[in-house]
Amino acid sequence: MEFIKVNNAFDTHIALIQLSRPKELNALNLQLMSELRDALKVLDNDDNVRVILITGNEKAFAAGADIKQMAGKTMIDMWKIDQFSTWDQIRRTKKPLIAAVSGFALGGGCELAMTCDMIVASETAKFGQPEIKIGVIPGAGGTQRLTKTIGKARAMEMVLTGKFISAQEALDYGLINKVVPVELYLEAAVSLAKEIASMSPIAVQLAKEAVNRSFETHLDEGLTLERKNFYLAFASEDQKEGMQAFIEKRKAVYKGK
Ligand code: DAK
Repeated sequence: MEFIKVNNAFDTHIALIQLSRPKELNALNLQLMSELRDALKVLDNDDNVRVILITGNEKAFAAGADIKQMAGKTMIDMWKIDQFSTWDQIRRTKKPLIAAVSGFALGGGCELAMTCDMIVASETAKFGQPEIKIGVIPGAGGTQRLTKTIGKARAMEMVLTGKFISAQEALDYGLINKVVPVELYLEAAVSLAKEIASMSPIAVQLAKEAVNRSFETHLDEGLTLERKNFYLAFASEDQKEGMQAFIEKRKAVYKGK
């Protein structure tokens, strides 16, 4: 594993996955996502593990999918690779997933946190779906989970302007479970995990499945549409311009083409 680290130093029942591409603010490239998917599969099948934590570092949980890896792709490339189908496997994890978030949780990073069952955040956490600023739209639940969780008006504003919200706002909106000082966010997540790990692991998994079922009844259709639309954005010049402008550290000029 190159881009994630897995350990269970806190407790034999709790596994911690740390996203580890610090220089790139944990941008989620293909390899990182595959490693994450594979690690989750192993931990989900390990009878000793009851709760899985996913974290980044103090500066970033994850600043989104890797823009540099996507920038030159065509719509057909994106559709063929279907690189993000790993996300479907991640959300099928039976054991509870807790995201311990500090710093940026943006785009795919915010979506990864939302794919988890609960989110514990540091006061410095910032959540956002800024894809619109690079000429695309959220592609892994940002238009669906976010809207179901915080409501249409707030989700629409976040998705159409790309604005970030603070940990406190995320808490007020019901997006996250807890906000704690930065030096305590991992500890707070571990403590929540320990409480859950003290319950029947079977009941916990059944309960998780049931809660998610109520939440996701019509989600599949939404996610399918969202993914196709994400790939469709790669047919536009604006996607190329948005991503290239990011890489060149300049303001994007959009033409609506
Ligand atoms: N991709 C690639 N590199 C990134 C990155 C990203 N998302 N975010 C940051 N980096 C890199 C920067 O390019 C920079 O690299 P160097 O220039 O040093 O080589 C380094 O990380 C440090 O970043 P900054 O210099 O920009 O740091 P700042 O503190 O000034 O700014 C920032 C931090 C987070 C505000 C800024 O880096 C930023 O705006 N980042 C991009 C955020 C973003 O737009 N995220 C959304 C990406 S699109 C799907 C599943 C998922 C997705 C789509 C589909 N399906 C299932 C279909 C997800 C899409 C996305 O997430």
